[in-house]
Amino acid sequence: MAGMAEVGRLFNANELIVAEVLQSAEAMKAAVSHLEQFMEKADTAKRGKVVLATVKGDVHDIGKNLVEIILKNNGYDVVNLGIKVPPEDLIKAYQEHHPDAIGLSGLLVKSAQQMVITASDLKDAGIKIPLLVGGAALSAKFTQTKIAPSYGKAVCYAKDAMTGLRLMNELMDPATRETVVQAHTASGNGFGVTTTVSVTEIPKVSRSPRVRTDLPIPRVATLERKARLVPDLREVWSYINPFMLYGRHMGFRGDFEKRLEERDPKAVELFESMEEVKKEAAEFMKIRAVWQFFEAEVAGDSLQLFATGADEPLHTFQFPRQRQGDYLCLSDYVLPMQSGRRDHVALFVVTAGEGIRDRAEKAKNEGYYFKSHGLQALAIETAEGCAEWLHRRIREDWGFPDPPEMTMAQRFTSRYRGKRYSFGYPACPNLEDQAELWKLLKPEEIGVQLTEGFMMDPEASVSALVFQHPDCTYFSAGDASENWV
Ligand code: B1M
Repeated sequence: MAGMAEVGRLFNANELIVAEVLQSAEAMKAAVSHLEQFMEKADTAKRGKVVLATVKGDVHDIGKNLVEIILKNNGYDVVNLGIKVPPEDLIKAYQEHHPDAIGLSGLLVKSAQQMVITASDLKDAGIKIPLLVGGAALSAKFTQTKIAPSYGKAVCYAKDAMTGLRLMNELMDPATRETVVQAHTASGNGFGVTTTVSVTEIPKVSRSPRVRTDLPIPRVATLERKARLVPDLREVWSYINPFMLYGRHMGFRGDFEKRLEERDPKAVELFESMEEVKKEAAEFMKIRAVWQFFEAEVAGDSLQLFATGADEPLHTFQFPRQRQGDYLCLSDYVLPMQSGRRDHVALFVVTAGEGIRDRAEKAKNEGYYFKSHGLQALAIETAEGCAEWLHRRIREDWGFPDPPEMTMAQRFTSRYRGKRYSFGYPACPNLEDQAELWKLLKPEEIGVQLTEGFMMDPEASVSALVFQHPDCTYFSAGDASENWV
């Protein structure tokens, strides 16, 4: 235990990265399972018990599983209920396992809002133990002003797994518990929070002056729907952004590629360990994609998509327009008809998540924590890499292939013509629009389902709309709070 406490201290001191913490946990697990037979019952006593779950409608797993690994290998009993867990199942688990705390996880803003509902249902069921909450789009402010008031008892925001561990340690320590509980229990019911809404006169702008209209409409190679397996894993892996895989997910700090070139031991070891994961994944990882170009017309802030030559639109997406500055709106990037010929927008869904959750779960239960997390991270970034790979093909089909000298780094910063936009991101924050994309593209055929929370299952999936306009740029149409809470 002292060993893992030291691991925690080194991690918080930025001397160890996530990948090394996982490898330490593996050593810890192997050691404990050997020593347990010689240890007194008292010595194997758990420090506490946590019921962990990803909230209703959300399929997000990788963050929650990292939390489970860290808590379990620091002496906690963890009951991991999995994904898409409705409040009633959490209440049942509470009654069955009598945990010391409940951990809620979620990826998107929608999940944060689901946490408010879940917390209030737990309260109504008479549950009073501390809640720990975490997730990419979640913040301490939203936890304090929204989730905590709806629960009425302590709700602690954990920005990462190690913070989750520190909070549990403090909650289970009689010397610090009361302070932590007081600090995380909301005073009011959150309803008293007054937000001042300033109503500013918004000039009626139907098109951003920043987006040209006098450009020729490029022709597309085909309007046929394509749905297929993307066979060459290694090729798609070359489209993975190393900062995301080795940095964001495996925790490497600094410029990974540069340090690898300099044969930095940490970078080399992480690279080789991930190559091991890749070698195994190459046996079973499947990448699938579905995409199609649609004829498109713009009508103010809305984008109409048509079947080839049809008069009536298949669907009309409504996009928010910036209320100041460039007054940008996604529909601006569609050129008006030219001598009866429409512009186009491409839609796609890609996934690399087939069978990943079960294999990661198996590796986790067998104590191969690096492989478990590494596999989930690889699948997630393979999905993102496949989005980059497919977007390049779409540019070629649109007749403007990338110049041969373009580098991957330039692609990762989208230095090419046109852009791709994913529902839920700032320019098109309305996640419900995924349902319309589903009707148009039918991604079920490549094994991707949409949850009641409009999330894609499997987790390692990405959807996007692709525009060809040279003036495309990434912008936020609403105020940033729409994408983070
Ligand atoms: Co995207 N994504 N994404 N994404 N993604 C976000 C979350 C987003 C904020 C980006 C943005 O807007 N700029 C945005 C959400 C905004 C919103 O809610 N409207 C967003 C969106 C919209 C989407 C899609 C919908 C886009 C699309 O395709 N249409 C799509 C949805 C996928 C789906 O439905 N299956 C999508 C997809 C993806 C990828 C698959 C490509 C990828 C992986 C997602 C994943 O992690 N499962 C991805 C990524 C990588 C991100 C960002 C860049 C990073 C998320 C991350 O770090 N994950 C994110 C933007 C950002 O945060 N900068 C973004 C790694 C994971 C280990 O971290 O989940 O935070 P995390 O877990 C941490 C902590 O939160 C904490 O500890 C964990 C480990 O340290 N924690 C707990 C979590 N749960 C806890 C429970 C506890 C304690 C601690 O209890 C004890």
